[in-house]
Amino acid sequence: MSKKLFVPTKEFEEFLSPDYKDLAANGPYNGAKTVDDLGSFKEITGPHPHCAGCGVSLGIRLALSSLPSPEDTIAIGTPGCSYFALSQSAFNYSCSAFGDQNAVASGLKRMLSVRYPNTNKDVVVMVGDGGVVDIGLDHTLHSWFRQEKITTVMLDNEVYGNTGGQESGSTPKGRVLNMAPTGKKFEKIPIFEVAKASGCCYCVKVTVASPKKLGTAMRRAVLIAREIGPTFLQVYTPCPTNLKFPPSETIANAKEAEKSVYAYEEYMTEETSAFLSRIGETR
Ligand SMILES: Cc1ncc(C[n+]2csc(CCOP(=O)(O)OP(=O)(O)O)c2C)c(N)n1
Ligand SMILES: [Mg+2]
Repeated sequence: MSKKLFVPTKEFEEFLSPDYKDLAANGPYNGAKTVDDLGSFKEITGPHPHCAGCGVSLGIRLALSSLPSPEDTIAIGTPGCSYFALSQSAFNYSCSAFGDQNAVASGLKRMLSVRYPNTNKDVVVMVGDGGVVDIGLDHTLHSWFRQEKITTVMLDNEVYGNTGGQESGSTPKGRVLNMAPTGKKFEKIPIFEVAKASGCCYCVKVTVASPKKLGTAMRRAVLIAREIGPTFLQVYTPCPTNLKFPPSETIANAKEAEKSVYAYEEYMTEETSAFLSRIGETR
């Protein structure tokens, strides 16, 4: 990503917060290629509005620091907690209306392919579980059916976090939430299986407690989407505020989930596997 994108114009400079100026001067993604580089550059403004211990903002930071070409990537989001991290990070980002993110991303990807035929322009959808499993499911599935060359990252906190705790299709059965006081009545929708059955050629289920696995999955998902077809990451990003555990226990919560429903899974088609071998993606 060119630093110039974030350098304030002279006329606006005096109105910007010191934190934004710091972001422009010391970000973004100075050659970062793995999650190990997080902390060596400024990638998000300090006073962002996420709750302490937010799994969503951690998931976004890990994912963005692992992109193969951040300077040539645009993220498409939708309303939800993820909006706050993405809109305050040093990154190309556009927010769709709730639910149409994969339609917006499809059009953008096609337009970028025509406009820049000789450069890889990567389009990554980053939205919550409500955005994918509930409100955006139709657009999401159809982008997979059409084999759009985009990556979809679902930040799964198993709740509508941003609006105070309603259940989503991705909430586990029985979970009691602020606005689901009698508990969810049916099972968590197996969106990972749905993605496989709907034409995604690479799908990974991972949590924020496994940064290296998340980083590898993100890099591969983008590289594969360039050449083969749609890719999907389901990332568990626990929400201490709505799930009512102490903010210091986010990683422990995610580690625990890895023992059952969030056990690491990597699925790929044969064509995808051959492609990864060809480009030496074996680490
Ligand atoms: C069309 C539309 N319907 C409803 C909303 C209100 N809304 C904003 S965020 C949100 C929930 C988002 O849940 P999720 O996608 O899981 O993201 P999270 O906040 O949990 O990260 C809702 C219902 C909206 N902005 N637009
Ligand atoms: Mg959510």
